[in-house]
Parts: sequence; structure tokens; C-alpha cells
Amino acid sequence: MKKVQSTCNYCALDCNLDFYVENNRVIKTLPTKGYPVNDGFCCIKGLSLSKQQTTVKPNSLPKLRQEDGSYREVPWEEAFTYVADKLKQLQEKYGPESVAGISTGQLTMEEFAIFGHVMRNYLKANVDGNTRLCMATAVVAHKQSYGFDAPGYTLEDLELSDRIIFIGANPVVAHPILWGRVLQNKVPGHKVIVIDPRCSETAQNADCWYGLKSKSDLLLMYTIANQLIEKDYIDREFIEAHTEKFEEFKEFVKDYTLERGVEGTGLSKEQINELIELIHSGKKVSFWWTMGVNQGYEAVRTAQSIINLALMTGNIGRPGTGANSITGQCNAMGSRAFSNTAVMYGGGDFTNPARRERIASVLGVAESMLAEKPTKTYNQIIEGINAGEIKGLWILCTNPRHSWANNETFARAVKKLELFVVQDIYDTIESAEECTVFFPVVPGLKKEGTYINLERRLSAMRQVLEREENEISDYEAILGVGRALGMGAALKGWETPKDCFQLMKECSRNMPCDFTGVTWEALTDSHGIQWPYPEGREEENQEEQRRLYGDGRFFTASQKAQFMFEQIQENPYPLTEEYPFVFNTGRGTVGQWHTQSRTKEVKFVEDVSLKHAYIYMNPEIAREKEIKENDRIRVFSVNGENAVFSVKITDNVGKHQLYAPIHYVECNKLTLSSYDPYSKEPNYKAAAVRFEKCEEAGYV
Ligand SMILES: Nc1nc2c(c(=O)[nH]1)N[C@H]1C(S)=C(S)[C@@H](COP(=O)(O)OP(=O)(O)OC[C@H]3O[C@@H](n4cnc5c(=O)[nH]c(N)nc54)[C@H](O)[C@@H]3O)O[C@H]1N2
Ligand SMILES: Nc1nc2c(c(=O)[nH]1)N[C@H]1C(S)=C(S)[C@@H](COP(=O)(O)OP(=O)(O)OC[C@H]3O[C@@H](n4cnc5c(=O)[nH]c(N)nc54)[C@H](O)[C@@H]3O)O[C@H]1N2
Ligand code: SF4
Ligand SMILES: [Mo]
Repeated sequence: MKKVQSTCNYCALDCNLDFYVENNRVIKTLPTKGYPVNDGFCCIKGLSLSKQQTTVKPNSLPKLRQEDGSYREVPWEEAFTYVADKLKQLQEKYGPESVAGISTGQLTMEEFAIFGHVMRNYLKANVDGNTRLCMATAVVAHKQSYGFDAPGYTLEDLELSDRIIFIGANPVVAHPILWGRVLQNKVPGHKVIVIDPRCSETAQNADCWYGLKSKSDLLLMYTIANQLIEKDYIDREFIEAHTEKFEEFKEFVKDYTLERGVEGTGLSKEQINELIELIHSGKKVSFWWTMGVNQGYEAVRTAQSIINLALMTGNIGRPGTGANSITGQCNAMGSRAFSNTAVMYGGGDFTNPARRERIASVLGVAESMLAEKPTKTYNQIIEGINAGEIKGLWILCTNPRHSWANNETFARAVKKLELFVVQDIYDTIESAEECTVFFPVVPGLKKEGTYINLERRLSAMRQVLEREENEISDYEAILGVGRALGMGAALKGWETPKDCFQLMKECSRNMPCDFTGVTWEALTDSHGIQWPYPEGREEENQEEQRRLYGDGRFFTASQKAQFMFEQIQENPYPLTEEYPFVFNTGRGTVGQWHTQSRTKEVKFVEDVSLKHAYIYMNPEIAREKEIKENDRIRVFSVNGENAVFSVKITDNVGKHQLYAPIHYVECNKLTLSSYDPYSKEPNYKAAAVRFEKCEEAGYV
């Protein structure tokens, strides 16, 4: 029996797993003992990775749509040529920006790097990622506040902190292994605190829950900041030595009185004061945020208001502290720095001459071949298709027909495309319904590459199972199209994922994410390695749990962190008499992953998951509207769409709120085409809606 250690490619923990293989089948899966992230534990999704493609596997050859609408299977080379020719024709006819791609945070670093090379460098097309739906807010917040997109924490901080404050984060469901680290915290008197409009599964397991009004976090944080200053609960020494713009911030927050905070957040004076005292009495306070913060109409400023609290109280860089953004997908961190979409490989703006020179020399191409500007954002790509400006789209490892905000806009868009390539491990996903080309690729167990987790840890995906005839990986599919495009010498050095790893490593040299000291071989069967890990300084980086900012130096020109702030904005979609409920959305259960394509194959999960869309409703509202458990309602959104859900009654949601798990396509039918102005991340969690009881027979 062979044992292969590899990485779970669902959530951002990147747990490591040992796969035991016999006759090219996984006989058992054991979470890797001693691995610093998950040390012998993992969740149901990781344990079931070997179920992928066991019940719904597409054929291994690509499919092209014919004029009569049917599909024809063709050899890979023919499909590469078809796609390459079509891309070139579209660009000749409509201009370089008439083709676009949508990438992901779930592929290996090498896969989205080569996609960025073919699409962004060679074709000068726009490529955004599903990371826009997820981490874009944290990226912009980090860049502005710290000077680089560099979350500083290590997971051990959860065990060392005496105040663990989760804001818009539900790790009990979304990051169970991270929650496991919280449970290992032995600091006497430590408190777990949750700020979430919903009494989430995490709130139910916390010491304190603050159920504020939806999207009132920015007001709450400014109110807290003002009170901390008034009470002199701040760390003047740290502020003076390591930050800038505090005096302006201090003046600015004076308007955010306790009374204003109480009115706008719906929390009581006592609750806000209690929270302030909890922060002040903590010696090692850590703040952790996820999608309840990142997805909003003033999300970047909200993330930064959390960073401000950490800075002003000196809770950063020390064990157990930090303003810590929890990443979502397994390789969102990798995609942020190595997909060539918003920044160049390894970071740096597309206009930075020194970075251009460096990247061109590493890749062995002329500077003129490099992308010249950041990509159009996801929403601009979809709008561009709907406006008839973008005619070709290539999506990989993402299912936007389901997951995109106000998803009927995606459904409308794809009907207008002349070329729509979908590259996925399943041809049954919603997004594949309208595709003109389908590229079937192998899942993670049949390929290799590198992942970077939420605490900056590089981790190896290594091939567990042999491939069958005609089975190819994402990397090979992209390389195939690149070759068919005639990229020739521009693909020298990109032959295999391992070659690409070398290139990315060189691109990272002297950047904050420098991993030049890491080798492909050293990552195999390892404990993972956190960046930074520069060549020549391996000795000083031997500790397995490392954090940034311990020296109080940030990545800005002055090496000081910036207080970033702006007046709170009016909610663009406030509740009204006609639309009196907030439509909150998020993860439903530990077993279900996003659009469910993969987790549908896991019997334990399928057996206990509802087969149709459902929504949580407060008991008082249910009584008032004469609705019983499992009755169906039709929910109408301000976006003009409506959809049917069955009702689950619970007082975990407030009277002005409904909560819909995202795992059903109906959910995003109702979400908004509304974005944060800086990150362009969708405001997914706060559409205004109304509902009516359905009189037809219910689900069985
Ligand atoms: N089982 C499972 N795990 C997953 C995933 C999955 O699909 N399934 N997806 C992964 C990915 S990609 C991501 S990004 C993460 C997401 O991880 P999380 O962000 O933790 O998950 P969500 O359920 O989207 O949202 C978290 C909480 O935000 C709250 N919220 C809504 N509005 C507000 C608000 O205005 N203020 C505050 N403070 N809170 C608010 C919601 O009530 C919800 O409880 O999960 C990852 N893990
Ligand atoms: N309303 C609402 N909507 C949301 C959110 C929310 O909180 N509320 N959250 C948003 C967030 S944070 C995220 S991250 C997105 C996620 O949205 P998506 O990225 O669209 O969701 P997934 O289901 O993870 O899609 C991944 C796809 O990749 C395929 N796949 C798996 N492995 C491979 C592989 O190795 N290669 C290839 N090519 N394909 C593979 C799967 O079959 C699946 O179709 O959803 C967003 N949508
Ligand atoms: S916690 Fe995340 S990385 Fe770990 S096994 Fe579960 S889904 Fe995979
Ligand atoms: Mo995400």
C-alpha cells in the first residue's frame, strides 16, 4: 500500500491528509499527524476527497457544441486549436479586450499562474477570479493599511489569545479546523466573542454574542474607537512608533458618540461598553473577520476599522493578537499574489518599472509582453458581456451561474457569447449549460502543485492516483491552448507545474512573500512552509508557526501602518415598508461546499442535506404571517427577481432578517448588483426583500 501526503483543496486551512492507495484506489484517508495546521484532524470534506468523480464523472475528452446545439467529443489537440483560433479571431474582430477569463482561488498556484501568462500577458485579456467574491476587500484593506496584502497571523495565535473576537465569521461551520484551534486555547479566563447579526453556530458556542443590525459594523467600530480614546485605553507608544494618521483619526471618530452607536447598531449602551471593557481588559486581543465584513457596500473601510482597533491598542505582531482576515478558499492566498490579475506575480503594480523588468527577466520575455494594467473586475466582465463588448469567456474551477451576485445577470450574459469555455471536473454544473466548449479535467487527487493557506503556509499537492487515458490536468489544458496560440518561446520554462513553481519563486524574490528558500522537494511530505522564507535566511525561519509585524515594521514606504477611515455611508438598499427584511446569506453546513458540485458526491453529506433551497425565519414573524415549519414562501428581492424557499423557523435570526444558505441556486437569484467601491466585492449579505406564503403544495 502506497502512502501519499497531499493538501485538502476545499477551504483555506489547507489541512494535510495521508492517502493510502492500493490498485489505484484510495483505501483510507487519514489527516496527517504532526502537520501544524490540523495535526491528525480534519473535517468531513477533507475525509471524503476520494469520492470526487466517483458518481458523476464526465468523459475525459473535451466537447465542442455543434450548430444544432448538440456536443461532439474531440481529441484534446483539436479542442486546443479550436479554442486558440476562436480567441484570436475574436480579438482580431473585436479587439484584445473582447475576451476574458474567470479564474479561481481553488486551483494550484501554478495553474492560475499559467492561466495569467496565457490570458493576461500573451493575449492582454482581462481575467478576474472568484477571489473577487471573497477576499478582494481584505486585499485592498491590507494594501492600504499595511502596504502589502500580508495577513500577519499564524494559527497558533488562536490558542494564545485571551480575547478572540470573530466579526462576520462563522468558523464552526466554515472553518471547523480553525475552530478546533480555538477549543485548544488554554489561556485562563479567555473569552470568545462573536459580532454577527445572526446567532450563528459560532455565536451559539461563544462566551458573548453581539447581534448588531446588519451592516452596522463600521459604525460600531468607530464608536468603539472613540470610546477607547476617550477612556485612554490606547497604546500611545505603539501608535507613535509604528503608525501614521492617528491624530486625524482621533478627530474623525469624535462624531461617533456612544448614543449614535446605540441608535445605528441596535446594540445597547451596556453591550457596547461591555465589549469595550473586554477589549481593554485583554492582554492579547485578536480580531478575526470573514465574509460578514468582506461582503458589503463599505467593506474595505469596515475591515480597516478593525485593523485600526488592533493598531490603536497595540494588538498586532505579538502572540495571540492581530486584525486577522480569515481566507475562504484553499488557495485564495496563492491566487492573490500569483494569478497576474490585480497585481504582478509576487506582488507589485503593473506600472512599476522595477517590477516589470524583474518579472520580464524571470519569465524570459520582453517587457512589452507583460500585462499593462490590472484586470477589469468581475462585475465589469459580466457587464461587458451583457453590453456586447466581450464575446469570449473562459472560466475554470468556478460556477458563476450559481455563485455570482444577482446570478440571472450571468445567465443572460452567457447567451450572448460567441465562445464560452468551461473547464471543470463536472459537466453537470449550472455554468456548463450554455458552454460552447467543455474541458473536462482531473480533480486534485490526480495532479500536483502548490497551495498557500490563510496563514501564508505553502503546502504541497502531490499526485495520489494515476490518470486514465485522455485525462489531463488544468495545467496541461491551459498549456495546450497556449501552445496552440503559437506562444512558442514565451512558454519556455513553463513545461510542468514544477517548472512554473521555479518561475513564481523567482518572481517572489525580495518581495514580502519571498519564498526563494523553499524547494519543490522540501515541500513534499513536509509541515508546509510559511512565507516569507527567503533563500539564505532559512536558519532564522526554522520555527513552524511564524507571524509578521513582530518588529512593528509594516510594508508601507515609511514602514508605519496607516489609520484608514471615511464617514459611514447610507445603505444603498435600506429596508423599506415594501421590502422590510434583510436577506442575509452564507454557509449552511460543514458538509456542503458552495455550489455543491463536489459535496453532492459525499453520501454522508447528501443524506443529511436538504435537496431544495431553504431559509431561516424568526418565530414571531412566522406566527404573524401564519407560516409553519417547511411551508414554502416566495421571496421578492429589490433586484426585481423572486424565488421559492421552504421555511425553517428559528430564533437564531432576528425579526427583520431572513438567512439563506448559499448552496442552492435560488439564493443568488435575489442578491444585489451592488459592490464595495474600492474592492468591487459584492454586497452579498444585505438585499432587502419581502415574501408571500405559497399556497401551492410544498416540497416532499
Ligand atoms: N462548509 C463550508 N465551509 C466553507 C465554505 C463552504 O461553502 N462550505 N466556503 C469557504 C469560503 S470560500 C469562505 S469565503 C468562507 C466563508 O466563511 P464565513 O465568512 O465564516 O461564512 P459566511 O457564512 O459566508 O458568513 C459569516 C457570517 O457573516 C454574518 N453576517 C452577515 N451580515 C453581516 C454583517 O453585516 N455584519 C457581521 N458582523 N456579520 C454579518 C452571517 O450571518 C454569517 O454568520 O468559508 C469557507 N468554508
Ligand atoms: N449569496 C452569496 N453568494 C456567494 C457567497 C456568499 O457568502 N453569499 N460567497 C462567495 C464566495 S466567498 C465564494 S469563494 C464563491 C464560490 O463560488 P464558486 O467558485 O462558483 O463555487 P464552487 O462550487 O466552489 O465552484 C468551484 C467549481 O470548481 C470545480 N472544480 C473542483 N475542482 C476542480 C479542479 O481541480 N479543476 C477545475 N477546473 N474545476 C474544479 C467544481 O466542480 C465547481 O464547479 O461564492 C460566492 N457567492
Ligand atoms: S477544514 Fe478545510 S482544509 Fe481542513 S479538511 Fe475541512 S475543508 Fe479541508
Ligand atoms: Mo470565499
